[in-house]
Amino acid sequence: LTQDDLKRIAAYKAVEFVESGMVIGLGTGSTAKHAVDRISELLREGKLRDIIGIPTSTTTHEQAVSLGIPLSDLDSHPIVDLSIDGADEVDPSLNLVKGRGGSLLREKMIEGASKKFVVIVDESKLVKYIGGSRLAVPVEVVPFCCDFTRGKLEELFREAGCTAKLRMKSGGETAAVTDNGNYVVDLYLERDMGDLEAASEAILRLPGVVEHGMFLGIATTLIVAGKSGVTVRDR
Ligand code: DER
Repeated sequence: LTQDDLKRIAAYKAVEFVESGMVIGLGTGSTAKHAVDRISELLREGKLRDIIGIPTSTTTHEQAVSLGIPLSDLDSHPIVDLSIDGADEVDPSLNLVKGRGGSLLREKMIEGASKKFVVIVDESKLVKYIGGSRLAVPVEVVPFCCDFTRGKLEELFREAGCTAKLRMKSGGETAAVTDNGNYVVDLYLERDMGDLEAASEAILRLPGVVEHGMFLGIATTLIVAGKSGVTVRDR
């Protein structure tokens, strides 16, 4: 089984929670992509009807349009029945890091408005603590004086051995830009930040910060696909 097989297994398992008539938050990334594909397959087969998708990124919006999934937005549907999305890290308390694909703001808005948020991962995403994968915790920041904000973020987590870097376009000399026209500062941590709620508040207090990629207490269900099979666990 390849890692992509595991992602697809987790995604298909999550789509079993989808019922006809639901408003569904459609996640972003290589795992969520399988869930969107599966929903469109069940719609085509007539096994699902009257689904309305709320895409968490322009990439997912384009995928869903090409698959003929009816779409809407949070303005029309402020309460979402079910969201399905991947994660970059999952800790034992179901706290997540998301946003390595840059979609964290719309994901957090939609998944935060969902009655149920099912996270789908392959087992490589499980960590002992947030930041533990040595990959980044993303923070969406306004472009104005983004290096000032970057410096403030780095200062905040000096104790945790933080290095903050402005995310650049792949191979480019210019900063990556999110769907919302903002930049992303990636926090690379060497140690556990400890109290995540306090860390979250400290980040959000910085005036140049829009949102961060730690999803604390938002996921309701975790589906993990591993070599020994797939598990489903409620919070
Ligand atoms: O960027 C994101 O938030 C993605 O959902 C990410 O968290 C998971 O992406 P992956 O399924 O491609 O690993």
